[in-house]
Amino acid sequence: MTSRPVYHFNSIIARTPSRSVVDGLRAEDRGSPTYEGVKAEHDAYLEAMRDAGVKTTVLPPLEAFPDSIFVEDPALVFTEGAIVLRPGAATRVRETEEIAPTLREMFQTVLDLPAGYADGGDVLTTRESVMIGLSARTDRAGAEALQSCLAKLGRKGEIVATPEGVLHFKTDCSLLDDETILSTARLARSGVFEGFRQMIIPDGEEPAANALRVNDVVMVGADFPRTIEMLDKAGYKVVSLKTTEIGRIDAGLSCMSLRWFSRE
Ligand code: CIR
Repeated sequence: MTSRPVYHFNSIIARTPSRSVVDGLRAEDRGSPTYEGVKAEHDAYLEAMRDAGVKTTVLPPLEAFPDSIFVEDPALVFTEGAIVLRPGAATRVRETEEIAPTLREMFQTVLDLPAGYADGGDVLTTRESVMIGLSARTDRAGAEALQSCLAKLGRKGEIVATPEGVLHFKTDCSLLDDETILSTARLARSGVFEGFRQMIIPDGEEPAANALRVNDVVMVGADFPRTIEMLDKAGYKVVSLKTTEIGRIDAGLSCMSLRWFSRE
């Protein structure tokens, strides 16, 4: 394993939202997002990525797939190669066919998940392992198949639980640096982050847990002032980004990109 920090990225893939994003999946209806609102949040996200020193590849919108802006779910990427996953929501399964050609152009090694279901939102890459959270979208067959793909890329997959009722494992946590995890209290309680320094999300700001460390900065949802203050006081360089509209369809900051360090 290299000594490069896990959060050191120089490349991302993103996808422009389609107008159909207003019909994105949601567990609870808190009102639909507006297309213009999602587009503005996405534009600001891409700008923050460029400011963080990342080269962005932005794919065209896909009207047939309302949730296709969330490119994190149909694939996983690493310096060593990419894995095309099998999303656990019926309306998202065929997003893989849309993203696979780009992955095959950009990566020498592209593996296909051979069985089960797994969403990228359930995967947290740390220095020690690639954590795979079982959820309503990622089943055991998918998680085990993913472990075998990861082994082919020289990585260790560790299967863990996602709290009941939480969409994805990473809905409730993110990596702040190689030693530190930002987590909701409900996920931290399960003990999965033993051995890490843990920072716990203030009560009532749970969606802030889906933050995103990219190079020198931590991107955090702008609607979560207490989390921002906590990270700021701890010395992190926080970039706050509006996530109100994508939040209506259960999304956060990690969902909108596939991130990796390219040696090319
Ligand atoms: C979905 O339910 O699939 C989308 N509305 C939200 C996906 C969020 N993705 C992520 O957390 N990786």
